[in-house]
Amino acid sequence: MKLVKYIFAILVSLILSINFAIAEKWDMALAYGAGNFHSANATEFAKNVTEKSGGKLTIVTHPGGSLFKGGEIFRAVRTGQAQIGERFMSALGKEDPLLEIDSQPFLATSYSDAMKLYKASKAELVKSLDSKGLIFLYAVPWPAQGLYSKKEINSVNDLKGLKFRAYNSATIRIAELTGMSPTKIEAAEISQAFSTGAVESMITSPTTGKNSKIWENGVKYFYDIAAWFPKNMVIVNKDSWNKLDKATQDLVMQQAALAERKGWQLSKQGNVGDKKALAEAGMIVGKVNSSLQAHFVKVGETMAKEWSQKAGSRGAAVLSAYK
Ligand code: PCA
Repeated sequence: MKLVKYIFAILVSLILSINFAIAEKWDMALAYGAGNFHSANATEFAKNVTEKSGGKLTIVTHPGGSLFKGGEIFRAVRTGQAQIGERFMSALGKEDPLLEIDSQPFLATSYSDAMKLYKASKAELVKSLDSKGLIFLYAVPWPAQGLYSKKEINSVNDLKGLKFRAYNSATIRIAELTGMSPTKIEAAEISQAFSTGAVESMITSPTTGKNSKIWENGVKYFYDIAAWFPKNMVIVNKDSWNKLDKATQDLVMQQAALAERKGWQLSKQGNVGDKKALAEAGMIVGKVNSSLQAHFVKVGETMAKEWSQKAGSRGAAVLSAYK
């Protein structure tokens, strides 16, 4: 009898340990607040994977930079400190200039062109990330980028000398070519930067302005430039990925494709709805006038040349596939 009990105990602990070995838990680092549509979409993705994996994979989301701040997420996932995370792609130009392609002004100015550009660049990006030990899951664009300012802007002269919040090398370059003085600041710190007067203008989506309640920090004007749709991507550490069985990997990919479709839809809704929200909060929402538009087009042409030099033949191949 004792022996039977003994064998039984061994069997139970064996089964438990097998279960334990195949049950993975991933922490998902998200830079933007829980209410942001990227975070909400990622949270639904995590929930769906967790529910459908039959206990094999649990994904726990950490929005608002609570696990790692935006600027830390790429490295954290690469080194496995976080198994999965979302990062703004065009802030990673130093990793690979191809990651900046979606922030080149006037290259893709509509959602359908943004999708075309994404499709033309995806294979090369997946390969590049893979070589850094990362598995690419999905990418979703922010709504069209526009100019925010505390004061009214009618000409390039009105922009000169303004303290400008930038989010990547492309927006830093726009500021330089316009005569503004740029500082790189993560989205989570925008409200503070405007309220303390550290900055007085920026280019970002109506969504990020709405999420930061930018009108509460003395910002009155939003001018829609709609010259690019920068994306966030969700990436997984390859070692973590390799611990999953094939069925679970397939499930993650299938849910990622679904999240991508939903995310693009949510972005399109925000592109209309969030501009409305800015106006309803009392901001003056309009377009840049033709002289400013001409200025930004010229800036875009300069940047296109500079980017081509950085991106070399890989960049040229993606651009010709796009066009
Ligand atoms: N919001 C992010 C990136 C682009 C956007 O629309 C930000 O401002 O940091």
